[in-house]
Amino acid sequence: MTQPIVLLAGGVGGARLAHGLQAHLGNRLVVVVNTADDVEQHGLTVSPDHDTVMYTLAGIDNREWGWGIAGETFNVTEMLERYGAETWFRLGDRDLATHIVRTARLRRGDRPTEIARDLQHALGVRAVILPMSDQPVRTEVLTDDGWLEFQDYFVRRHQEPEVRDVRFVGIEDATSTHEVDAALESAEAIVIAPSNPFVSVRPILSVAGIEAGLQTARSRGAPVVAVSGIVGGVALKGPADRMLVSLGHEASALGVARQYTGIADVFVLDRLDEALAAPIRELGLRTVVTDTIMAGDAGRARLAAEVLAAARGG
Ligand code: FO1
Repeated sequence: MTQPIVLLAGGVGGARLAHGLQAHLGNRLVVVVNTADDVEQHGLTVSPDHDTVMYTLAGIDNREWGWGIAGETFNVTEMLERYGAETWFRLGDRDLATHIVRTARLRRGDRPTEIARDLQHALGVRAVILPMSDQPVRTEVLTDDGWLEFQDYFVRRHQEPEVRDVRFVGIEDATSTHEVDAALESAEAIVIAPSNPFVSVRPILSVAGIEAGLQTARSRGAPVVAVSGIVGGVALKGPADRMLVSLGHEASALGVARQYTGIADVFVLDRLDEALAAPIRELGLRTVVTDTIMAGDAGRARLAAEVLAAARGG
């Protein structure tokens, strides 16, 4: 079998790069997604990063919001409101079908990896999207109001509280799956998406077996290419810039690169941050300076092509 390219990804930034990579690689792309953003709503298990990547790769994503499905309606949410149920985490009518199928199968004892595979096949996704683990892990952030569940911080409180610490509940019992292990073992290269280093990429790397698999891949010559999600000191999406500062780092591509020393070999940063290439090289990373903003399908495919060239030493 041809060697896969493995992408470690969170939500929106990860989904866009995955979409560009899928255009070049088809089923040679394996996306390992963060599942520590998962949340239980109305008795259903929602897996936002997996679903964002899945809808994007299936071409049915809502590009305006960056999550959910295009043309979505919210009839169920309106009815839930009438019943007085909590609706701050808005589940669209079509999106709900995904959570209903997932939850029913979880209750029957099926593995999240197998459920995800069948959902992807049903939507015609060519790449393979693997949950980082079959065991539940949940991110919590420490704020001045104490520890908050991730979606409580992210959606309910609009990412407003300062994040002083991050923890991954359940991480001690989480292990990589044999599908993730096999992908890392045969990978031609591993790409770290322009996702939040603390709450999207770190949970994936914290699952027992994943960083070890990545280091084994590096030692046999498969490069790890990380892409900065910070351009000109600002996060492309989400609170990564503010989190870098509140967690004691610099809100810049250099601040992101420091998170990946000893993990990545190549760092891709935006032209706007060209002046940071030299200090990033001093960290021991090779640098590639390019336009990292992915405008439209063409922009996604272009950045993906540059990332692949960087992985192949170009
Ligand atoms: N993000 C929001 O800002 N508001 C929502 O109501 C919301 C609902 C939602 C439902 C399903 C889903 O898969 C994602 C959803 N998101 C929503 C996005 C989600 O919070 C983020 O994509 C991530 O968890 C951060 O990567």
